Amino acid sequence: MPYQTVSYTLEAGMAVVTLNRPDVLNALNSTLRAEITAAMHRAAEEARVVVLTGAGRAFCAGQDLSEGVTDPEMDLGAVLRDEYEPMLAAIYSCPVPTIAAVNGVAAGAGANLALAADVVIAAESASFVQAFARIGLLPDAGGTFWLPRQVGAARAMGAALFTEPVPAARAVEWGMIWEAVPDDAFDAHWRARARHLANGPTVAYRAIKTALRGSWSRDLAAQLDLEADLQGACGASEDFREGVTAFLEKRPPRYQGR
Ligand code: LHQ
Repeated sequence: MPYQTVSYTLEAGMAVVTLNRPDVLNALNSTLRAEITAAMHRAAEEARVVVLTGAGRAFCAGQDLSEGVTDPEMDLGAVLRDEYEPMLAAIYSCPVPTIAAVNGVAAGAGANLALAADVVIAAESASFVQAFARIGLLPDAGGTFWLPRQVGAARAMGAALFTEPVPAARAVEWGMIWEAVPDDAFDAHWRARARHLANGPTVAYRAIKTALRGSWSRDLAAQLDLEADLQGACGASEDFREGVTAFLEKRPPRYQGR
């Protein structure tokens, strides 16, 4: 089925999901939420890395505020449960690595959508805005989960209360994102990063995600146990054999992702 609000490409194991409502800075309406969810599920089946990015000058301006959000019959909680949560789960539970390539402003749920990805790479001109309190809301779409864990309680609270844009370079300094890249190098850079992951040991990447993403809710003994289980599985992968063989033969590995 053709998409109306995202574009989807798959090339050499790299799926690119581009939010494509540039006239409204890729604000999230119901169709876009459903199409991001569907595209992520599709990519999880057929890609070895998934990139989320935005068309035009913004990454995503969050909830589409022209979607009747103040209508008395619109229950924001239901919208979050029924449409945002499946979309976020499709991103953070994706079995292959995910990259948010944040090309411009990421505001409200758009900022937190980016934070749901494994790796956030931003153009230097991009910024992250916890805009919610400007319109009388609290950070949703996982903001109150990711922010304190990534940037600490003080910065999370300040960002949520004052809603000031956090420029990409500061987001790196805070530990909110992986890297900020000069605008003119941004496109080539995230593509190279994505290619690296698409050509990498996919079984190990899945294990890394499982171990790191769940580590906040486990104690040390459980985490060590999980590492042992996952390493057992990685040790049985073809990619592990190839990685060791390539090392001993002093050549780059050719990982097949199994
Ligand atoms: C937009 C939007 C937008 C519609 C720009 N909607 N048109 C979840 C569950 C359910 C409901 C409630 O909320 C949530 C979670 C949330 O995400 S709440 C937070 C929603 N997002 C915001 O509050 C951010 C709103 N946007 C902005 O503050 C600014 O647009 C930013 C800072 C992102 C960019 O500013 P500028 O670069 O100055 O661009 P602009 O404001 O001129 O926007 C360009 C166009 O995009 C403009 O339309 P126009 O026809 O005048 O060219 C805006 O109306 C439209 N647009 N954001 N969220």
